[in-house]
Amino acid sequence: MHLGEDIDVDDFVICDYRVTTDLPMADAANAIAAEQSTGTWTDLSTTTSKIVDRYGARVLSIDGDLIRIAFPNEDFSIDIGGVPQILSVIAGNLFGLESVSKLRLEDVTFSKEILSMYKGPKFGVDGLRDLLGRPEKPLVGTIVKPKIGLSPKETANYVYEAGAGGLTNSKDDETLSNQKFCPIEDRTVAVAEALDRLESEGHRMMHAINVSTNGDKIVELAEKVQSWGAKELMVDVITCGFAAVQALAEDPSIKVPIHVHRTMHGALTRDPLHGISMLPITKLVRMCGGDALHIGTLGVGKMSGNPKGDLANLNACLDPVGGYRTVMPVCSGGVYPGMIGRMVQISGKNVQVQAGGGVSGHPGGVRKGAMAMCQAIDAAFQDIPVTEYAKDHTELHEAIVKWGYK
Ligand code: RUB
Repeated sequence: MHLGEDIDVDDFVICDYRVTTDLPMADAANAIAAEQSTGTWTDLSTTTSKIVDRYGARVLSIDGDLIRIAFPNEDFSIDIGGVPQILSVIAGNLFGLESVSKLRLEDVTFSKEILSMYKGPKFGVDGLRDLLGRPEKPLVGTIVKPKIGLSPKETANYVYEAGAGGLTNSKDDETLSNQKFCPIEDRTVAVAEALDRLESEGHRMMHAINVSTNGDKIVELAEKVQSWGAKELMVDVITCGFAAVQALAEDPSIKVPIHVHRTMHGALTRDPLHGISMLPITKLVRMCGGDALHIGTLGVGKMSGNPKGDLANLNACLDPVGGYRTVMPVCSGGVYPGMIGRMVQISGKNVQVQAGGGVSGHPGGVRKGAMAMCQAIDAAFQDIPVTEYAKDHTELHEAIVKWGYK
């Protein structure tokens, strides 16, 4: 049902919510719009029709359990509020309303005015490709595994072997920070040496060091990690917050790309009827300046997700929006060489495919695991079926024997 109000989309932030409620849907929608803007559970002696007309959220449409609400630009802070304030408006109290048993923010469209307050990625797809000297093929990376337990030297050796096998990227895993067994300074220095060695041998690669930490420390830590030789940073956007990504991206002292992990996102994204879908998260990460972002494996990997939803995330990374640079979509989680063809068929070539177990679990070790991944990417890039390509590529063949193909 279109409720007939004609609005100028440039004046509003428009949100789509999926609502489960015992109330008539129009009542629930109005309650949500009121709670998130000028109203509350009762009428107020302090409000006026002028306030409601100017700042009140409008219910634009109701279609089954999907409602569309428009929030006037003026409801959003002009500067210091940032994403925390945006989220308080579009994804705040509404989740806790007793009259709504489940609610999911499915999508958000930001107005030009709001988009213009954010700078987007400093590097993005083109910047990463330039730094790596890889103009066309998908990027191919690894997550150093095991997640925890390797020393700095062992981590650097893993990275070197992965690069020697042809990978363009590697990264710390999300639980690795500054544990005693692998101090971040020693790890960053050792990995930088491994990357320099690879470069001197003619191969360019980057490794993202995880700088996820408390908000008041993250830029300082990133500066140190950079001074120790890091070529890329990693930050967990859900645990650290969007503001952490923005602080890193907009700080002039940070001169390397930011790889954005999304650990804990499942708590928000997984229930199809409740929470926040990955799409608004992707849009906010792009506004805040993430250069690469995990978007799911298009339905083939180990983590829950589906091709349609993941593809929407991928498009939100790559579609023209706000004059921003594009974000490199990262497919990661249970990836192995035999599934890459299917994944790249859906994703297209602007993607970073990465595997942890799918590299270091290869029977021949990290270098051969990396080679198998690169061979799978080459096969996908040339549209050659993986089993065909494996006939004269031993490492890929061994990977298929161990894990199969999709
Ligand atoms: C990858 C891994 C990553 C996932 C997270 O390891 O565990 O943290 O990418 O998932 P492996 P997502 O390759 O051994 O599975 O990218 O969906 O957030």
